[in-house]
Amino acid sequence: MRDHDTLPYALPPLSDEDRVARAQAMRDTLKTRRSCRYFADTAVPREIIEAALEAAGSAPNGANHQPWHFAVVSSPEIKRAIRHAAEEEERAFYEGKASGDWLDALSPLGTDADKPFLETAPWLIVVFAQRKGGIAEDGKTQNYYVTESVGIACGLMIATLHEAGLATLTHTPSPMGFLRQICGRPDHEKPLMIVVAGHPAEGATVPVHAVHKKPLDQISSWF
Ligand code: IYR
Repeated sequence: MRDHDTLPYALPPLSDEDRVARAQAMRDTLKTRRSCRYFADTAVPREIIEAALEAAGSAPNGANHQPWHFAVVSSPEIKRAIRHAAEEEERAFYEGKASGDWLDALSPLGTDADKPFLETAPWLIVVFAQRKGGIAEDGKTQNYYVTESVGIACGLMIATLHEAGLATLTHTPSPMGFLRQICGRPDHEKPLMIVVAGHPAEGATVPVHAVHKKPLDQISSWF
């Protein structure tokens, strides 16, 4: 390996028994996560969102350029603007742009063009992927594995919000260019998703379809 500065690789000392128990406990926690489409307007402490973003910012990523930006929205006016623009795109999607196959795939989820949760939920985290910028965010330096990096960051963010006892939804209106304008982000940043976070509304439900996860023997092969 070429010469470079290093630090010791440190992990807590555990027994294999502890490691197995911790992995299974984490799995059990994560398996109770469900996408939520009905949010209460109950306030959520900003510190939870800050912790989730710091967790996201710890994600493995290309060349440690950390190619992400999170525009955090609690302003009712900006939430309203996002809802209106998203619903306009969604109407075009549901009323013509989406293929029949796509609409068939979505039908067990019961989704439609109405997105009231974009105003009801206390926090919208608009996730931007920086195609360029490097560590200095100069808008020019090439970034690497951008979508992969930001996707992993979103996973860690969602896991943290779930661990905090909050409901989340990864919302992906398509196309999403309007988010760049509303959040005042530059052209080299690509809006990737909105992570909606808050408490579920009273009586919120989840589609039965969403609960069925492929078993281990289907999602893995071992050599
Ligand atoms: N963006 C639309 C459609 C949608 C697409 C997929 I793939 C989903 O898993 C869920 C929804 C919407 O938010 O309704």
